[in-house]
Amino acid sequence: MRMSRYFLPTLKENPAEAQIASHRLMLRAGMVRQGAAGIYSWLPLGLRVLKKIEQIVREEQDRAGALEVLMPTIQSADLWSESGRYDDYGKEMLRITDRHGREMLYGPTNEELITDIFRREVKSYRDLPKNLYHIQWKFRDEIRPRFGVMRGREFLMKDAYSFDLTAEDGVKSYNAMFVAYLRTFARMGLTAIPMRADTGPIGGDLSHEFLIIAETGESEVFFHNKFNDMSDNFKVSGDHATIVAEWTEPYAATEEMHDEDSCSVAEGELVRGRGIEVGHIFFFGDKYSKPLNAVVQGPEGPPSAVQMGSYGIGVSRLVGGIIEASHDDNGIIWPEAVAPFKVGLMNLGPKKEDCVEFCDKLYADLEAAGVEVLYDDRKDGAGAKFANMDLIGLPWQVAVGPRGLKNGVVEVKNRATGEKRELTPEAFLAEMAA
Ligand code: 5CA
Repeated sequence: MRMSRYFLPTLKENPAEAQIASHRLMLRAGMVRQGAAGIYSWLPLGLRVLKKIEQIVREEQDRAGALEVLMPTIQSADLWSESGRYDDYGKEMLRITDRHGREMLYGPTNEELITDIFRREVKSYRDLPKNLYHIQWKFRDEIRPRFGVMRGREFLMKDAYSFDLTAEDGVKSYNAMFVAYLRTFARMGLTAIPMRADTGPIGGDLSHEFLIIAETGESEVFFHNKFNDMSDNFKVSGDHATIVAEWTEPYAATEEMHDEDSCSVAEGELVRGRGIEVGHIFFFGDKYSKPLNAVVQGPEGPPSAVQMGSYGIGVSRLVGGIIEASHDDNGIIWPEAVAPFKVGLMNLGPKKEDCVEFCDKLYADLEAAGVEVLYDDRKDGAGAKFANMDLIGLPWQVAVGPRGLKNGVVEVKNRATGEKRELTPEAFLAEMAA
């Protein structure tokens, strides 16, 4: 992509409304713009990151055997009355009346709707287990939307729902999602610590939140310092129950669950910090299947209500979360797996014909090799180009100037380490295409 044709409205100054780094940087890097409180438009650069995160989430859900569907954003209130949550949900639910006076709502989550789909089609234990997920916008009329996409009112969530015959099988489905979450976050370059959690309006008694540690996190967290090296010896293969046992053995709790008196971790080993909740999983048995009458015929005996769990990932929140975990004073530092482009190519001699020719060729070669590259072909000065590239945080920067051109080399910078090297364009191309 040529910057001269792109839509990248970067800002030099820090926007006054942004209190935390990720919000500031997302606005400054031209990734999002606010439409109304807690409601954002995603501009091209931001959307590329959102899509990359979404795709990693999708691949790990698929790998775990979940099946993708797409449910609507608008739901009928009837199902919520059936489950009993229509009144319970309170002001967080955005309620809408259609032209016929029917009560509708913008979905804050999808337990009811998915249970309705399931109960109409599945009647026998032979069709179990099933896990259905979608990646769809949600709306919660948060009392205090803040920190940009971290606590929005409209936000993108992956939510999966598992259906099993017995509670024992239900826990197996829960464990499979637990492991899928560890893999998902690790692929994004994040260490997310699973913590026993409160179940809130979703319900049930088995639940874990996945939190990434960041000073700006909204939750206070307490965890054993074993987690500091566990992420290095990250184990995600083998038996799910064993992996879950290993990851849940060391103490880890959010503020709501932490209890000074019952916490047996020695003072020197307990880490107090702040965390960002990027995922939350629940096993709630028949909480929805019973009132909604989602029953299946078992191998023997009468039909029984299916055992369910639900599994959420904050896809849009992750964009902010990753920036909180990975930035410096100059801007964002994207982990390669979620970077909007892998390479930022800068022409430092945009008024010199040979330099333009050279850069155009390198750009074409990179594209032909399948490397995602953003090419700053504009007439701006070198200082502005470097500052801009640091701000938007692409993993590899390559600068081509008249001096390098004379020696047949380009200057390559690794955004994360700051390391600079001079390479021939061929060597650079081979390295990027590898
Ligand atoms: N139905 C369940 C699981 S599918 C559910 O809704 N769980 S949740 O309420 O915990 O939300 C799942 C994830 O969505 C959270 O872990 C968080 O990462 C994200 N999320 C929740 N509220 C917001 C919000 N206001 N803005 C951005 N992300 C949010």
